[in-house]
Amino acid sequence: MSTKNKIIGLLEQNRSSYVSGQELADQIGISRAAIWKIINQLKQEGYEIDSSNGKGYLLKDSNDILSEEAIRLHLDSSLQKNKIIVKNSLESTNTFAKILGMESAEHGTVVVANEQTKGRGRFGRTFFSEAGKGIYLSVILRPQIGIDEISFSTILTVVAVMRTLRRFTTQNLEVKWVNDIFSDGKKVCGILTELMSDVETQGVDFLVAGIGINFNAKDEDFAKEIRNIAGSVFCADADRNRLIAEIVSELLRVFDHYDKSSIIEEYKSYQLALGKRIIYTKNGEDFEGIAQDITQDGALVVVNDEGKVQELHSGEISIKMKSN
Ligand code: BT5
Repeated sequence: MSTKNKIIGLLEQNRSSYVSGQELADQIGISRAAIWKIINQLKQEGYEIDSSNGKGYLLKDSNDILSEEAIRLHLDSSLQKNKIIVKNSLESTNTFAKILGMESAEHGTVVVANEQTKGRGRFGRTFFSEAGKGIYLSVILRPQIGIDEISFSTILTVVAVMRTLRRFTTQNLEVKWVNDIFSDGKKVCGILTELMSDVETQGVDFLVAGIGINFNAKDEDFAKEIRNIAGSVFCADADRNRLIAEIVSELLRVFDHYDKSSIIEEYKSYQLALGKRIIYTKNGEDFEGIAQDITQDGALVVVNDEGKVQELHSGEISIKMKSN
């Protein structure tokens, strides 16, 4: 670990309280002058550090810079050896993670970016990822599942994110089948799970669980294209680093050990559309009906206006709430 990262780690551990220059110097094994120089560099990079003669250095509570050290601080103790990659800007954390996965990155490797310049949604759509206004996170997973279970891994990811967000915000959060989280009618989070399969064994080589959450973002922070449809998660007691760590910890716990039917029950309990009239598209044709249930495979059961029961599977539909 570089000296700079060690300083960030110590400041994060003591967030909101002063650490003396001498203490930092002793712990790291360099001079106080060298500490002072690096603190100045960090300030130039945007770190909100208060320096006080006699008291030392304090990382302000308002500081919201992503760092491996701060994420690690809140990560489950069993995950301390996991690789965490934090970048200021990436085209897409999922694309980056896929490359790492192909280079044999381990289960539980984490990729995070402060912004994405080509954030991806499903079906080639864009996920707008403004710098500093969201959590753009991908986790490489190597679960023992078959290719047919890919849609279930999206559900596991949604459940892990919902559980975590609900611990940190009192906002009303609901899931719009299959991969979106909404708050008060606006989308606050999208999830994109991608799979690399092993052609020979017909099994899953690895998965990338991609999570995009608008975080502490105001309407004017959003690109014009999504201003009317995007909302944000607001957390008073957690910053992005903490939420990332908590989501990753929950995600890996869920993937390592779950009971399928109770996950489906939980997923169902979060649904926005169940019992409501929806418009949906199947094979390019629009239908209306009542969303009725979620099957054990995660399919949405809809009864259309002719009374016909249809099962919608992920990847082949788009779904809209009717405005009245
Ligand atoms: C998704 O797709 O919502 C999946 C988004 C996954 C994003 C994460 S971020 C980390 C990782 N790296 C990536 O490159 N991607 C993942 P979909 O259900 O197809 O929704 C896309 C649609 O959501 C767009 O067509 C817009 O209408 C809307 N949208 C785009 N950006 C948004 C945002 N920031 N907030 C709310 N809605 C947005």
